[in-house]
Amino acid sequence: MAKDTPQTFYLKDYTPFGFDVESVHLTFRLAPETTRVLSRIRFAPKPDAADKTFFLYGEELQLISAKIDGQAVTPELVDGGLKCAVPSAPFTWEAEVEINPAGNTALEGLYMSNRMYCTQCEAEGFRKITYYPDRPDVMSTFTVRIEGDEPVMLSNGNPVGAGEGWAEWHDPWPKPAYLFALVAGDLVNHPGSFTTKSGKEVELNIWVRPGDENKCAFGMEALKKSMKWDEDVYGLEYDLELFNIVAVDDFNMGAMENKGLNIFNSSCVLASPETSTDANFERIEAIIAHEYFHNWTGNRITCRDWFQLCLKEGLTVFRDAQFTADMRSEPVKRIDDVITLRARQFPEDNGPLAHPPRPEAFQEINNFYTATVYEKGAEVIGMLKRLVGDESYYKALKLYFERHDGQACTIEDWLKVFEDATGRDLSQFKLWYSQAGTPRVKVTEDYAGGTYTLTFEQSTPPTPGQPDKAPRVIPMAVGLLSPNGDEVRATEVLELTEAKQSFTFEGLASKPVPSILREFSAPVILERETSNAERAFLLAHDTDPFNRWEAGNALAKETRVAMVLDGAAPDAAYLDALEKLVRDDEQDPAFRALVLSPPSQSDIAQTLYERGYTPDPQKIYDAAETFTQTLAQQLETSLPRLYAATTVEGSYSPDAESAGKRALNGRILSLLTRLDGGEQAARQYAAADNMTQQYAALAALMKAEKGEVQSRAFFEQWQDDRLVMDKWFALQIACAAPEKTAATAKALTQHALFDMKNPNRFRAVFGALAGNHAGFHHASGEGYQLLADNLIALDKLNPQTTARMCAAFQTWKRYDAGRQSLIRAQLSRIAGTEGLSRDTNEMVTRILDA
Ligand code: 0A1
Ligand code: ZN
Repeated sequence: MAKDTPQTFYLKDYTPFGFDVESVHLTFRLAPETTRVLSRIRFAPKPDAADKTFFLYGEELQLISAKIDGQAVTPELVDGGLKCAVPSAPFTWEAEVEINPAGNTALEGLYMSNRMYCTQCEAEGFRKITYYPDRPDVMSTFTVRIEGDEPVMLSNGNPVGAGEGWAEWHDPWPKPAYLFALVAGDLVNHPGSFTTKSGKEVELNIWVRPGDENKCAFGMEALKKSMKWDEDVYGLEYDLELFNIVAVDDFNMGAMENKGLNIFNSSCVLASPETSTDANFERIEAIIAHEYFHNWTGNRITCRDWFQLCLKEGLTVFRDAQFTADMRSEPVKRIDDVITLRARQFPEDNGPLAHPPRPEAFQEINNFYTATVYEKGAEVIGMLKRLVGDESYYKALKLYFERHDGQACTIEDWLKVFEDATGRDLSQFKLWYSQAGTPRVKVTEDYAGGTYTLTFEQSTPPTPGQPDKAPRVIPMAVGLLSPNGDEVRATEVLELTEAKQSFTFEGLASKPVPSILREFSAPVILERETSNAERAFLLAHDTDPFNRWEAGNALAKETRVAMVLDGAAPDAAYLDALEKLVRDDEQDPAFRALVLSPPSQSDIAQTLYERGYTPDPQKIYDAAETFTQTLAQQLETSLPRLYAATTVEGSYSPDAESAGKRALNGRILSLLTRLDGGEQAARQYAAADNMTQQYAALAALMKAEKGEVQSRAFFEQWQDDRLVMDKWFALQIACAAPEKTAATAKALTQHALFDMKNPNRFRAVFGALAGNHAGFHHASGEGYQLLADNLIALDKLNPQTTARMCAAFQTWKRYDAGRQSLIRAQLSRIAGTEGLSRDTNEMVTRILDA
C-alpha cells in the first residue's frame, strides 16, 4: 500500500491478540521534553492463537532499549509499532522509550497543560506512551512508579508508596491501556468521602490548580449523588479505596473515565455561582455522573474492539440521562435531549457522515466519538427498555454485570443478555445497531363506526454504503384524546415491525385526537398531515408533556416555514397559544422556557430541505427576527409583570427549580430588551451577583447591539478566568448579525487571549461561528473561508479537534449551488493540504464524497 493511502479497519477482521498480558509495570521519569518511560510487561503466548505475531503498537516514541527475559533484543521497527521474535513460553518484555510531553499539542498520550503533566489514552493514545498491545480487549493489572519533582503525582488505583521525588500506584482491576492515567503537577485537592452500601469508606478528591479550590464543591456533591444513585438504581458499588478527579485546561473532549483517576476538561467540573451558568451546573452534574457510571459500564465491562464503542457510551449516556431525570425534571430532560438529538445527531444521520451506532469500518477511531454512537446509542437502549419493560430491563442488566464482569464485550453479548432474560428474539431489533439513517414514519388515520385505525409506514433513506434498509422494530408510544381534551386511551406502546402496519382502537364515541410518539419513544421522523388547530389543541391538552412541547415546536416550525416560503405573517393562533402559556403560572417555568425557545435556524433549514426547498439562511434569519419581534410586541403589556414574577430573589442556588425560573426569566428579558432599549437588561447586568443573570443580561444586550459597555466591563472583570473568557469570545460571535459574523470571529482570532492550542478557546470561537447559521452561511463565503483557514492551521497542532470541527460543513448539500461550490472549494483546499492528518483527511473525504 502506498504510504499515504490511509488504512481502513474493518469490524469483520477482528482477531484476538496472540498473548495474554499478565502484569504491567511502568516507571515514568518525568521531564517536560525528555520523559523516560520504562515498561516491564509479562506476556504469555496463547497456545491456540491463530495469529502468533508479536506486534506492539507505538507512535512518536524514541526506543532507547528493549530486552526479553533480561537479554537485549533488537526489535524490527515498523509503521505504527514494532515486531520482535519472542519465546514460545511466558516471558518478560522490558523497554525504555523517550517521549516529549511538552511538545505534544495533539493532547493524546502524555502531554502538558499549564505546566501540569496529564494523559489522554482513549482511544489509541497509550501507544504514544510506550510500546504496547494497545487494544481494549487486552486487559492487565498496572503498577506505576512516577519519579519527578512535582508536588502531586497520581495514577490509577490505590497509592502503595511515596517518598521524596517518587510515588507508586497499583490498580488491582485488570484494565485495557486506554484507561491508564497519570497526572503530576502543582495541584490542590478538594476532599470528600463516601460510604458505600456495604460499608466501605471511599476517599474522594477533586484536584485543581491553586486558585480554583472554590470551584469544586458542586462537583463533589454531584459525585456523591452519582455514587448513591448507581447503588440505588442499578445496585452498583464503587470498587477502590480512592476516586480522584483532576481538572485540566487543555483537553480535547469533556472528560475521561480512567480507572480511579478521572480527568476532566476544567469546563466540565469547575463551577461557582459567579462564573458558571445554570446550564453549566447541569452539564457538570451530568458529566461527573457519566464518568462515574463508566466505572461499571465501560471499565468493569469494556469493549472488545472500538467498533463496539456504543456498548459503553450508549449505555452510559442512557444512565446519565436517567440520573439527570431523577435529580431534576424528567420531561424537561427528555425535551432537552430530543432538542440535542435533532440538532446534532439528525444532521449526521441524514448527511455524508451517516454511520450506524456500531460502525463497520473506520480509518481513525477518534472520528467516531459521535452523536450517533453516544446519543443514538442511548436512544437504542431507551427503545429496548420500553419494549421489554422496566422489570425485564433491570433483570437483563443484572445478568449483564454477572455474566460479563471483567470482560471485553460486543453488542452481541449485550443483546444476548436481553434475549436470555426475556425470551425475546432481538434479531430484528439489532438492525438499529447496523443500519444508519433516521427512519421516517408516515402516519395516516381512519375513523368509522367507533373504530379508530392508525396506519404506519416506515422507510429509511439511503446513507453512505447502505442504499436499502429493512424495516426496524419501532416502539411507538401512542395515547388518544377526546375532542374535549380528556384522555380516552392512556399511553400504549405499539410495536412496528413491518414496512406498513395498522392498529385499531375500538369503542370510541367520537373521532379521537392522537398523541403519537409520546416521550419521543423512538429516534424517528414522524410525518403526518395535520392542522395547526390540532397542534394548538395538543399544546393545550396533551397529557404527555413531551408531546405538548412537541406540538408547540411543530407550530413554531410551521409558522417559520410559512414566513420563509410565502412571506406570511407569524401565525396569530400560535402567538395566542404562546401568550396563554407564558402567562399560565400553573405550568412549570422550565417547561414554559422551552416552549418559548424558538426552533434553531439550522433546524428550519433542514425542515425546508426535507420538504424539497433550498433554504435561504438570510430569509430564515429574517423570519426568526420578525417572529421574535412580533411576539415581544404581542406580550408587551405583560412582559414587565412576567419579568418581575420570574425573577429569582435571594442567594443563588443552582437547583432545578430556581434554574427553570431563571431560564424563563432570561427568555422574557430577551423579549423585553427588544422593546425597552435595553434598560431592564442593563439594570440586571449591573445588579447580577451570579453568572446566569449576568450572562443572560449581556446576551440580551449584545443581541440588540446595545451591549458594548457591558461587554467591555465583562472583559475587565473576567479576563483572568479562562472559562468565563470562553463565554465572552463565543457570545460576541453568536450575537453578531449575519453580515458581521465572520469579521467578528476573525477579529477575535487576533485578540491577545485567543489561543489556538487551547481546544476550549478554539471551539468557543469556531463553534460559535459554525453555530451562527446565517452568519456562517452568509453568501460572501467569508465564514467558510475563515473556518477552513483555521482548520488547516490547527491540523498541524491538534488533528483530533480539527477533524471534529470539520463537521460544520456536513450539511452543505442542503444549500444553493453558489454556497455548495464555496464550501466545496474550502473542503478541497483542506483536503489538498500537504501533510494533512489522517483524522482530518478522513472527515473531509467523507463529507466531500456525499
Ligand atoms: N470516554 C469519554 C470520552 C472521551 C473520548 C475520547 C477522548 O479522547 C480522544 C477523550 C474522552 C467519555 O465518554 O466521557
Ligand atoms: Zn462516555
